[in-house]
Amino acid sequence: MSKVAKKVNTIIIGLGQTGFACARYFKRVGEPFAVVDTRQNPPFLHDLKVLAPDVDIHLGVFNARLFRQVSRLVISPGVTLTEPAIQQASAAGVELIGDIELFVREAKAPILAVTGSNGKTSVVSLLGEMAAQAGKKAAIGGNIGTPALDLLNQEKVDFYILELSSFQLETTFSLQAHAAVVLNISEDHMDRYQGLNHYVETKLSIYKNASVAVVNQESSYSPLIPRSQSQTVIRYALSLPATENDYGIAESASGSHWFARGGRALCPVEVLRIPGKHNQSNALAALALGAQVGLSDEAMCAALKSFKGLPHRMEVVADQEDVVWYNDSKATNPGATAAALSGMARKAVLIAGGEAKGADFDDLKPLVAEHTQAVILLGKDAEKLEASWKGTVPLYRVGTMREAVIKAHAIVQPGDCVLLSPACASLDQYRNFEARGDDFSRLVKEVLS
Ligand code: UMA
Ligand code: ADP
Repeated sequence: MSKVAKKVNTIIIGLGQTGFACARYFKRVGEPFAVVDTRQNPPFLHDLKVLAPDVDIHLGVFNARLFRQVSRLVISPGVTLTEPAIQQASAAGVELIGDIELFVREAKAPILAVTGSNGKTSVVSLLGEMAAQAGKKAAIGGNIGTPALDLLNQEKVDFYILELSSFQLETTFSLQAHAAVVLNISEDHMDRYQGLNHYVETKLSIYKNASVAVVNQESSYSPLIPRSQSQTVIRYALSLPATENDYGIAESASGSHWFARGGRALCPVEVLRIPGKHNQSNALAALALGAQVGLSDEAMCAALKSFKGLPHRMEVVADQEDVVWYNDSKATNPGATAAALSGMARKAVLIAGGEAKGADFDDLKPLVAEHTQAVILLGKDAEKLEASWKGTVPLYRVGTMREAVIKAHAIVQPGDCVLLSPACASLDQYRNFEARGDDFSRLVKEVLS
C-alpha cells in the first residue's frame, strides 16, 4: 500500500521508543498520522495498534511516493537522513524533523541541553542529582532513554535537562536552550557521517540560539563555535579559572585541589566519587550548567558528594586478590576508552572490540602501550584493533566474553586490573551495551567464585 489517508499530513518514521512517543503525542494533540518502519515486526507494533487501532502502518522498504504525500516526516534518530526516499521527499518540499523539534516547540520551562561524544549521561544524571539536592523539579530525557515528548506530561517542571545525540540534533531546528554544552568531541558514528567535520558541525548546532554557551576550553572544537553577540560564554577547564565567570580547579595553600568558579572555591575535588579526570571535567560542566538555572553552590556540591556513578561506566564489579575488575561497557568509542586508560593508576588487562562504527584506533596505541599489560580482543572488528595496536603489548584474540574473562583471570597480575572498555559498540554480539556489561559482570563473579 503506497497511499496515506487524505487527512494525514504527518508520517512517523521508525517505530522504536521515539516513534511510539511521537504517536502518543500526536494522539494526545489530535493530529492524524501514519507510521512506517523497515522492519516487519518493529518493537512497538502491538502497542501502537492498541493506542491507535485505525492508524495506517507501512512496514518494509521506505517508499518515496508515500513520503511525498505528506507535509512532514518525523524521523527517528536511528534512521539516516540520506535514505534516498527521505531525500526525495525533502527535495519535493516535505519538512524533515525529529521528536526533539516537536518537544522544543511545546516546552515552556528552561532547557539545559547536553551533548558530546562521551559523558552525556554522566553529566545529565549529575545535574539531576543537583536539582534533587536543591529541591527543584527537573524533567530529564532525550537520548538517555526517556523520549523527550514524554516529559511534556509532567507537571510543575522547574527546568528540563535534555541529553541530545548528534542524530537528534540533525533534525532539531528551534532549540533555544537556556544553557547548552558540548562536553567533548571525538570520533564516533563515522559510519553515519561524511567525515569528522560533518559530525562536529552537527554537535555544535546545540549552541545555536542558546542564551548561555558552556564551553570546554580543553576541547579542540572550542574555536569553531559560532559566536553570537547576545550569547554569554562560560568556560571550564581542569586548570585555574581564567575569569570570574569561568569554572576550573584551584590549588589551596596546603596543596589540596578545589572545584572553583573564578576566585571562589566551591568544594574539594576529592568529594567526587566517580573516578578519573574526565569525571572532574564532567563535574565542572554540571556545576556551570546548574548555576544557570539558579542551583546553589551548596546543593550542587552536596550532589557531587552523593552521586555514586552509573552502571557500565568504570563500574567496579569485583575487587579480589589485589585485582580490580572494571565494567566500562558503555565505552563504545575510542575516546571513552582513552579516558578510562588515562585515568588508570594500575596496569590493565584490557578487554576490547566489537563493532567499530568506522572508527580509527591508531590514536589509542600510545595509551595501550603505557597503561596495559595485555589486550584481549573479541567481536566483529577485533582484527582492526589488532592491526592498530600491534607491537605494543601481547594481544590475544578470543571468540566470546566467557573466553575473554577466563583469559584475563589467567594472565592478570596482583596489583593490576581487568578493564572491559571495548572502544566499540556491542551490537555484533549483544542487544546493547548493558547486556554486554551484565554478561561480563556475571562471568567475572562466576570465574572468581
Ligand atoms: N528503523 C527503521 N529503519 C532504519 C533504522 C531504524 O525503520 O533504517 C526503525 C527500527 O526498525 C526501529 C526504530 O526505527 O523500529 C528504532 O528507532 P531508533 O533506532 O531511532 O531508536 P529508538 O528506539 O527510537 O531510540 C532512540 C535512540 N536510538 C538511537 O539513536 C539509535 C535512543 O538512544 C534514545 O534513548 C531514544 O530514542 C529516546 O530518545 C540510544 C542510542 O543508542 C540509547 N543512541 C546513540 C548513542 O548513544 O550512541 C545515538
Ligand atoms: P554518553 O552518554 O555520552 O555515552 P556516559 O556518561 O554514558 O556518556 O559515558 C560513556 C563512556 O564515556 C563511559 O565509558 C565513560 O567512562 C566515558 N566518559 C564519561 N565522561 C567522559 C568524558 N568527559 N570524556 C571521555 N570519556 C568519558
